[in-house]
Amino acid sequence: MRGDVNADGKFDAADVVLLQNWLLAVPNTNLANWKAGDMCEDGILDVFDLCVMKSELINQ
Ligand SMILES: [Ca+2]
Repeated sequence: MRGDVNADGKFDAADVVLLQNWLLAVPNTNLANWKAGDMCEDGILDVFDLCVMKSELINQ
């Protein structure tokens, strides 16, 4: 599922927090499905994907 980086079957705030922590290089942060977080679909996971993810969560 799009945005479901912790692979629990739903896209919610926990996924946004997880991606944010991962981008900040917080220790012990593992993305179960990083490709789900590639919102810009450019093969790279970065802050732009986090921005898209945040706006999609708000607009859900
Ligand atoms: Ca999730």
